[in-house]
Amino acid sequence: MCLVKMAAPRRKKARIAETEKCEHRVLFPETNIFIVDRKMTKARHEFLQALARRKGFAVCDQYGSAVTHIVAEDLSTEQVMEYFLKKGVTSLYPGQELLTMEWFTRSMEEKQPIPCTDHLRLKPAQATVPVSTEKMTLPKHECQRITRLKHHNHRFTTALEVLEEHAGYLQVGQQTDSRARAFRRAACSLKALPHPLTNIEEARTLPYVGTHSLSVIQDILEDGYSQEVQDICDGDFYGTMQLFTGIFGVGSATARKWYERGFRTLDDIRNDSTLSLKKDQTIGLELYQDLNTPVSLAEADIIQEMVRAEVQKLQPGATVVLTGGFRRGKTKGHDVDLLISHPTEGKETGLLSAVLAKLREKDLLAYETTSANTYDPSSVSRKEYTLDHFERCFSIFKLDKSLISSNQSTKQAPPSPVGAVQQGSSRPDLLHHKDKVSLERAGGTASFLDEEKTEEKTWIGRRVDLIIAPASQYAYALVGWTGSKHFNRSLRLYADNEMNMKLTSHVLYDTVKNQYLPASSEEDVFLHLQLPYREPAERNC
Ligand code: 8GT
Ligand code: MN
Repeated sequence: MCLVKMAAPRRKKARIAETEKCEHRVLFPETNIFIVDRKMTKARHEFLQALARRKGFAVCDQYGSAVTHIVAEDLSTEQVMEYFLKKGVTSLYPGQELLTMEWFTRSMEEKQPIPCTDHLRLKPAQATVPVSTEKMTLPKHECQRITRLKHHNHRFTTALEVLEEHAGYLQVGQQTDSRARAFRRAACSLKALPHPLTNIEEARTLPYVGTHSLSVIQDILEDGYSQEVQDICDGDFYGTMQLFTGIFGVGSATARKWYERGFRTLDDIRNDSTLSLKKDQTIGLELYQDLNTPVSLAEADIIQEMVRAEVQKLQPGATVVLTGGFRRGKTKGHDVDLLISHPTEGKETGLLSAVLAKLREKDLLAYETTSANTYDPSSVSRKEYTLDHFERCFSIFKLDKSLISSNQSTKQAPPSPVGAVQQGSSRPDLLHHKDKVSLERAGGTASFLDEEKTEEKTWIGRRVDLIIAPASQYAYALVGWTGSKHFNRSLRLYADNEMNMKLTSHVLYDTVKNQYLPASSEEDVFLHLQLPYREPAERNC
């Protein structure tokens, strides 16, 4: 039986996994699964194997005649045969099924092997990897697709994102919110397209590309740029809104109010005595340059380590994970999102205030605002289920400049999105809170940031969010805080519309069975939703 043919374990971790394998009873001796580990991380491969074993399936570590079901993720039959050929296998044993991850996922959900129908069998390359640019069918929901940071259509998506941002600035209610979202959804479809778009006819076949987006795409196809987008970027409103919403604590509504009152520069805001700024807005103005300089991955790592050291001293075994854009593979971000938890439920209680006290003691915090855990399990069935209720702290860290390596200039302004649109270049990691004009306006005679003071300051301000998740909600919190925002939105819509489930950053609730679905990993969350697992780097929509 293939279970005894497993290769000798080399590492301690593997030995533990091996022991676990032996403890699982095989409930379906006629089904021997082999999971192809191509296009799959080692961790995911191990996770899937362990999951199947836990559910009573026999899993073969090695390919051989005992295998009955070969499972591959996002591969064509040709790609699987190529994979076997590299292992010296020229043909498969008769009767062996070549199956998609959907067969696996559904079998795990149903806790038994489901029949191998044609729909669940792997398809030849032409059916799965379209070569024709005419007939591309993307799945309807963004969370069903693979969306990476780098894709083939930046020249269109950069422009559509300007329109999305602009529509967001004009937002006065639901209606404009849906305008912004329409541009986002069109951009998402283009990001998921596995080749550059070269003709408008194909754009028409993509999901959620509406008439307005189509006309922008057509302009870019014909002229290389969109005049409409260019005009927005050149206009006073867009630049000013970028400048003002770049102030920590200032949203579109406040920024627009200031714009309408005639304010155009940060000094206009600083020098107007009639404005009563909130605490976060005051520090946002004071540290404007710092907070509008992208956080690098190296800086995020340093901050994560600082927090981890304190957390683990206070509560050994506690975990601190870097989530948000950095977890999705971005090398720059506007903040650092740290998810704190402990494998034992309850041991996370009190941790946040204790950590903050330590950080305060070391004078590492320029600003902090905490909110308590307001999670109420019964709220999931109500409308506000999309809100997040974890105990958390929005803070500004004082990151010592000497800790940042010399090759990283912390004062350098990001490239202009206006330029990106004009040149049609691709800037997947571009921060959007400013353009050239805005940065010029941000300078001037800043009362808080005069030369002398800037030179004295030995630290740079960095936005850090600390979120505390209890063990039982951790998997959902990790999916939620990894993002992207739009991926989450899509997951929640999908859960609602296709699965009759309510998904939040806390739980998943089956509204038909009236029960919560516990998850101990992100993979569990995707399994419950009957979705192929997407690595964080594939959730960049
Ligand atoms: P960035 O690189 O600009 O920082 O981009 P990001 O890291 O993708 O976005 P973020 O604004 O820092 O938020 C990180 C993720 O946390 C997003 O996917 C967002 O949807 C998710 N998130 C939750 N709950 C909440 C919440 O209550 N507030 C905020 N701001 N984000 C939340 O799951
Ligand atoms: Mn972030």
